[in-house]
Amino acid sequence: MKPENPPEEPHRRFNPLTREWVLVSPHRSQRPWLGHLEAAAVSPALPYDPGCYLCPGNERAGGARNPRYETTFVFTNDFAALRPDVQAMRQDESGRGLLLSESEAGTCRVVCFAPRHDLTLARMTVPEITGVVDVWAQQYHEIGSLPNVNYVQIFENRGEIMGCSNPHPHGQIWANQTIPNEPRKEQESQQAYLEKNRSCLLCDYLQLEAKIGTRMVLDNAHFAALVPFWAVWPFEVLLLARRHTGDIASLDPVERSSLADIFKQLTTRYDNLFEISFPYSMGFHQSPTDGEAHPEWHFHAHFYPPLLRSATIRKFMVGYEMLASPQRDITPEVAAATLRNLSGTHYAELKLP
Ligand code: H2U
Ligand code: ZN
Repeated sequence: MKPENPPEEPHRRFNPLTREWVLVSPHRSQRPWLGHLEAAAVSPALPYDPGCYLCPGNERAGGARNPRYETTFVFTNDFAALRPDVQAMRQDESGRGLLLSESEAGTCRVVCFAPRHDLTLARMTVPEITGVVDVWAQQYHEIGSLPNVNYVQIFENRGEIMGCSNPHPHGQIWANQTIPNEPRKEQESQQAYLEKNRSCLLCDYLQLEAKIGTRMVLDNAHFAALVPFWAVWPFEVLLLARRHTGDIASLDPVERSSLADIFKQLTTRYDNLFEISFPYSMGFHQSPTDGEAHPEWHFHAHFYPPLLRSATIRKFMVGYEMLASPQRDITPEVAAATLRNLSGTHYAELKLP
């Protein structure tokens, strides 16, 4: 293996999980910005909001009322994109795949992480976050066992800039009959890598990154967080289980608490980056629940934050990115060093009198 020396010249990098390329142009990061500025995120001040459809005891759209929950709370999305009871259908009027459609069964749930409206994962305790991990594991198992559910996508959209409609700490679960595009690409790549090398793609990748060190952000006994070599978003992070395991339900109690710990550490550093409640889309990628053995799958999470240079300047995926290929300016190595060097204590706690 040659010593790594990331080039400053424009270059492209390969993502072995999706088998797609990203263009890296480090010299562009200083270009002036005269475009749109986002409003900086402000954290909700109050622990209870009478107008919030996720706070305990409140009414939701459609008339259901939340219980006075004290830890976590899961309900079926009142505006679910997927339903369990769709009629089976597959058609192609053209006969050659030009007008192909088929039915898709599934379900959508909302997971409230905490009763307090003003919290975020970064501001919750590790035991509280462990409670959320337990709910994710239980839901993965329960929803994955439903007939017609073969893939369970657990995710969190944080912040208005990500299209999140409510600051109350919560995530969602959408579960499908088919394997959606992103996990399907990853599944095919992991399968091909396993067949070719007789080892796991992400086990091998983590070993390599731990040795090199420049893209590591933080780690603990069971998990590691790094900015992947092929990151698209400026401060994108890949969170990897150290042990080769396929899904969240297979984590033992110590590993679940370790996952909660690294979540807290990472989201704290994210908040400290621009001293705001940091927006992102986060989700787990894990084994399908189709009843097959999936030795190729390595449990992991992706964090895709949209912010680029400040709390108000975001990265847009437009133009070349939409029409050709994703592109980034600051290198993954610079982003990793920036995140690594941030304090592990939340800025709001440091500012307390
Ligand atoms: P966001 O965090 O991405 O805004 O999602 C919140 C979800 O909550 C959204 O999918 C659902 C919306 O359909 N919701 C309900 O299920 N009931 C409500 O009363 C309002 C919103
Ligand atoms: Zn609320």
